[in-house]
Amino acid sequence: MSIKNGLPEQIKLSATLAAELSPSSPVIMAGDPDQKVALASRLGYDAIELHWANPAYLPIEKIAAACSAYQMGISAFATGRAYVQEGLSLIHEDSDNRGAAIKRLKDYVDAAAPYEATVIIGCIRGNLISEDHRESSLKRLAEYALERNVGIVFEAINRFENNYLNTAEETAAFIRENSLPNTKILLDTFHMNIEDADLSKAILDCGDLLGYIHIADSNRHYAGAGHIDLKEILNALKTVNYQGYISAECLPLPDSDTALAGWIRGVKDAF
Ligand code: LER
Ligand code: MN
Repeated sequence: MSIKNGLPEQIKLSATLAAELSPSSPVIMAGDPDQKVALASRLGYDAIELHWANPAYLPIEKIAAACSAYQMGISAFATGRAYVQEGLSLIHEDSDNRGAAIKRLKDYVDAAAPYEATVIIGCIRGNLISEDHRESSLKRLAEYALERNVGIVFEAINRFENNYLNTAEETAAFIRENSLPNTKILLDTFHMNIEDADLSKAILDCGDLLGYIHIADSNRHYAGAGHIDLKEILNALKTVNYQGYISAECLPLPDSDTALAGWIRGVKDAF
């Protein structure tokens, strides 16, 4: 394994960016994209993950110009704000709402395509009312993304946010059983700490299905600010030869700059 700046070369670190910050929302930076991308680059991040409820309102040209000026990539488009802010859900009872959720996800795929970025499907999958209501349009969406060469990552999310596909095991089985094309699993250490009995085993069992990682500590603060055993997690990632992004999806606390610097220090110290 080749090591660069203290990390295996095939692992890239991503910061998170949104239009505005909230102390209860796990995004670390907001504000002028040029300044924020420059700051993240200076601290050693490789890319930015974008959290906008609607890609139509995303200042993508500005962000892309800043990324190109500072040799940064766009790692992923997160889609959860379309659920949290607008209530769009892939399994909503109202077919107009479901249609709007699919349309929005296609818009994210179209937005991601020029940047070789991944689209994250997390809480927009919605909440189940009954087991037989679990069928969703994910397969068609994954095929749409495949045609545009965009990867999808499907996230295991804790029970307090979504009422199904909470553990890594259930989520990996769902992706495999439905043969979702071009779709991998996203593991988020905050959710894993609630749902997965053995974090290392969960990572090893996912193996090459693993497509993206969110790291926050047990309290969803930056890496190292809680009690998760990060060394154990990073060792498991090395064992499965994980190649991809690890992203700073954590609360901007005690403030954005401290969290941004603390997260990358915490992750590098644990490698
Ligand atoms: C999305 O990546 C996620 O982890 C959700 O908990 C955001 O609320
Ligand atoms: Mn997450």
